[in-house]
Amino acid sequence: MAFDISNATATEVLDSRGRPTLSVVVTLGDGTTAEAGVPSGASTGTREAVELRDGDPARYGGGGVLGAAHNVDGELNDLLAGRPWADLAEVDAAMCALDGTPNKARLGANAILGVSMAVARALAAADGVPLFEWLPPVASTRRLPVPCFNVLNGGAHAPNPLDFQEFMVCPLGAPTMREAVRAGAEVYQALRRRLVADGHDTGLGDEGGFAPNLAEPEDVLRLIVAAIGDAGYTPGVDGVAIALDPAASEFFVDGGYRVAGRLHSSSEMVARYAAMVDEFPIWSIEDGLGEQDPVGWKRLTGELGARVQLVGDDNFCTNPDIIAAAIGDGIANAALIKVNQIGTVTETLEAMRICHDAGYGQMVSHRSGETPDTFIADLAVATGCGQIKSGAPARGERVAKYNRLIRIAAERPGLRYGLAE
Ligand code: 2PG
Ligand code: MG
Repeated sequence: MAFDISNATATEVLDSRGRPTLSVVVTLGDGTTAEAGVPSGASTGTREAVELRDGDPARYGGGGVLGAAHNVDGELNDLLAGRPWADLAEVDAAMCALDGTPNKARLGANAILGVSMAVARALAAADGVPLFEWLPPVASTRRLPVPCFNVLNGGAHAPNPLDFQEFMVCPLGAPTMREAVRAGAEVYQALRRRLVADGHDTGLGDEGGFAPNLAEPEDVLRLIVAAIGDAGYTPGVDGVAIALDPAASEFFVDGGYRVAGRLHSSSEMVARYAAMVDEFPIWSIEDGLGEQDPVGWKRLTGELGARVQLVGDDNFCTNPDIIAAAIGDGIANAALIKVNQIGTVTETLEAMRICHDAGYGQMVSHRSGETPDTFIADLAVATGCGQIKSGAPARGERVAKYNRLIRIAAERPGLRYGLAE
């Protein structure tokens, strides 16, 4: 059904790292209003849609988003207000056309995404249905996703010597959403006790995981496996398994991968992952190699793709065209899905549909800079993708998504939990 938008407006607010981001409010012609908080990343792919920042060194070290807010209040509001719209896809396409660049560089992906999310939320509210039932399904059924809890942080998310960015625990074997969240939280607390017992610091990184003074990924994996056991769970796919996001583009230097001070060739890195998969209950590796290394990615996929999920993030950027090409090239077997990497809800859904149709997995993801916005929890349930990562089971902006999933599970007892079939 056609609808009108009476107003779109944006405010510069703070994200979870204390950096500016946008809060966008959209009001429909019928008076329904909805707000959206825009996420922001630190380890970004070079082909991501452009997050518009002011570059004024006098404010937030150049990171202000007043220009992007101005674009919502001005050009985007002028485009949207006072005419009928058929659906969200039409709104998103019109915003992309008005921007006129291939990567939303003129008006800002942060500006466009905030409007897109807020319009989706307002339309769901106007229809009187929760967002997870308003967004179109991608898989054949909606489902509650396996939460991948980032319990230990390194890379661009923490000042420790650890090059790998994320170590996640994933309760694949949990019977329900509630038990999955409980498992993640209990392992997190058990890990804290282990770190304290071993004399490590329990300071946190940007995504709420611990950031101890460790450098070798295998040392971290050993600690996490022990913590899973301490908490009373079985390490592995029947209980709590491990997912990695090394975010390898960030430690690709001098044509190789520098891990704990040692330079690895691309094939040496693949061999190291193979050894890790042999020794530890790892079921998923995201950005095991850098976006600079498509040849290595092909080798990685050939050698490990039948044993573990290989997720493209920096190299895919939630971009439907890039993902379609990578599928053709036999790179990875899953994609990370971040709404702000591409900049509209419609294109995000398109990227997920392309993955789904090719049999590629999809993991919906937060960014290291977040707000309490829970859009991605609803997106994961709606699409039935079966996987989400939203950081540690701690810190308000991370927990907001997991708590939203628990509430959805309570409201819809018929929804199944777990990976997509
Ligand atoms: C990633 C993300 C989210 P960032 O690399 O997957 O965890 O990090 O938002 O900093 O890009
Ligand atoms: Mg990543």
